Amino acid sequence: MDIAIAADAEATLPALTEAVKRLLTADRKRAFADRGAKLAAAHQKAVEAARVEATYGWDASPISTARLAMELWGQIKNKDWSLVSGGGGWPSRLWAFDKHHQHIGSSGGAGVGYGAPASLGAALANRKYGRLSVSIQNDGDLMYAPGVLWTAAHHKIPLLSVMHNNRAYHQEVMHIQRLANRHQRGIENAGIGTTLVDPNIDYATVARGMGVHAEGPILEAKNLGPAIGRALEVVSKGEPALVDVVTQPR
Ligand SMILES: Cc1ncc(C[n+]2csc(CCOP(=O)(O)OP(=O)(O)O)c2C)c(N)n1
Ligand SMILES: [Mg+2]
Repeated sequence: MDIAIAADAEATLPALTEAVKRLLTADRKRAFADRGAKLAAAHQKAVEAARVEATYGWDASPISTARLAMELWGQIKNKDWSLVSGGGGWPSRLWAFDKHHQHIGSSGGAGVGYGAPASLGAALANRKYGRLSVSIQNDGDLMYAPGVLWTAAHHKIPLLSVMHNNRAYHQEVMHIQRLANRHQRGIENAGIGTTLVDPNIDYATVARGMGVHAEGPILEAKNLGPAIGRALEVVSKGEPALVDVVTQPR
């Protein structure tokens, strides 16, 4: 393609558009359409597989992460929502994202307590649009800077935090298990320094102590939807709320 690039990008645009049109022969158009159809079919297949997988352990206790994601989705999908935490896992597989402000994006770092403060910052940014901010809040992540709960209450920042509380820095548990396996030394010590049990942390009490409406720990899946509903009532009045959900590890 031979195009004179003008200093002004706008001025280059017509020539560029013409050049692209010349390249888009009928053959190429057909190839693109075929590729698009293949991708659409693969996507549809992936969504169907995710739906089936999400049903596994649907009623389990601790609660499955798929159930958590879908209970939350069921109650926000018809609102102007924004996911202000990581969306990896079930939300990216089963929620319908079609607007840029529906996800905060990823941090570029993990395991350093980014989640809670980042979600609050995003919720503050969303507040002026009257937009509903929701986060799936990891338990270990909230241990780094729990004071964000007080900040949320103090500044009346509407944010619904639903906890993915697997009572562990679980990424670390898996990492240590993997390395212990590699060295064939058994995985029974992998929970040392990596699990958050004995005592279990009662995040609802922590949150209430910071002035945030909170419920939990929730262990039975059937209690999750109603708790999310009550928390959403609070958030709709302009305040933060937290639902502590005890979950499967992943
Ligand atoms: C500075 C630093 N220390 C430690 C880690 C290792 N690390 C990765 S994820 C994680 C904890 C994650 O725990 P949680 O937020 O509860 O999420 P989970 O893995 O349990 O879902 C840690 C400590 C890191 N990435 N950076
Ligand atoms: Mg955890």
